[in-house]
Amino acid sequence: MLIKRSPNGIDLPFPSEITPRAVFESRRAFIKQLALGSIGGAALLEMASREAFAQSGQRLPARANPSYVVMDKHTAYKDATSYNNFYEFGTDKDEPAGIASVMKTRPWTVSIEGEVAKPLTLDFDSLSKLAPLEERVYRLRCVEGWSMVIPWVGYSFSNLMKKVEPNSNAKFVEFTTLADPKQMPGLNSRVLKWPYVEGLRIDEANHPLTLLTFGMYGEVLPNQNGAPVRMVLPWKYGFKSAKSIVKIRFVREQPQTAWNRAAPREYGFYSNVNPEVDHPRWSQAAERRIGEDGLFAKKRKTLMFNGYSEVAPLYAGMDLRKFY
Ligand SMILES: Nc1nc2c(c(=O)[nH]1)N[C@H]1C(S)=C(S)[C@@H](COP(=O)(O)O)O[C@H]1N2
Ligand SMILES: [Mo]
Repeated sequence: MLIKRSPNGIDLPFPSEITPRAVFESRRAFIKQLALGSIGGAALLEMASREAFAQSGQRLPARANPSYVVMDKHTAYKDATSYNNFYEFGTDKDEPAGIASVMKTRPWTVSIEGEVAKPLTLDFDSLSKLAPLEERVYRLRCVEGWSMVIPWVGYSFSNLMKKVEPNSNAKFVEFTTLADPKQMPGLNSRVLKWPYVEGLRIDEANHPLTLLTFGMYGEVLPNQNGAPVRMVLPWKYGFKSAKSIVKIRFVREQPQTAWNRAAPREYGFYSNVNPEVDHPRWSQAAERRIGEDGLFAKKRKTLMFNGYSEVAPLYAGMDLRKFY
């Protein structure tokens, strides 16, 4: 197994088909702890059944919003929930579906703070009821070259912005996600600096497409897809869509994001889907649709902004090769 090292000593991420040794070992340690009972057989069982499993499959009603529906066939629920990137639970695609099932998602609070007139701390129920929930079918394109089509449930992030009233210093929004070593064996890996942080420019955050997301396929989010609340930014590479958010901060300066810190030449702050700008190690011109396009099938062309051309005005006059 070959792991390249970047100059700052952080493992160079992607393609994540490889399992970095540290992750592999931390997973073994975690499983051993489980077996030895130091995480606690009864406690774990209770945690699993009462806190985590109680949420899975719970219906989350929403009104379909036909303005935001792509016509592509929906990715099968099974594929969307078993092929995941969620490095806090390991770098293999099939790991989050198993290991994330014990993540405790209730109670859950999200604090919204920084350059706002009205900071808020909300639990899941109040946050998910802040605006009417909509179902929107979005394409999501991973930077690794695969894509999915998922019916998400959420509301435009702009609704939340209206409630907290960002002031004139607020130029960016920073999203911080859960980093709990007791629940997340992937945190033992140095593949990223934890917690996972993402960011948007304030006008990107305010764009109607930007979805604060609580569910998919008519149900609350499965843990491996970012329960209980995540972002979905369909015109950006998937890693911009942070999962399991605990803090939203309105800030003056462009946030330091996890992927940008780990490999700045490979993952820019903007990371808009752009078939004309290659990743330094592979082309971004085409993609494979999970569950549909077999490994050897002809790939489909990746579209500028993943087909969401309505966001183009956000970047008018910007050199998108420079601001990748
Ligand atoms: N906290 C956190 N959020 C994350 C990630 C992660 O590793 N940790 N992976 C990202 C990447 S690379 C992708 S492609 C999407 C995948 O979302 P999905 O599993 O729901 O398809 O989640 C993004 N959000
Ligand atoms: Mo991704």
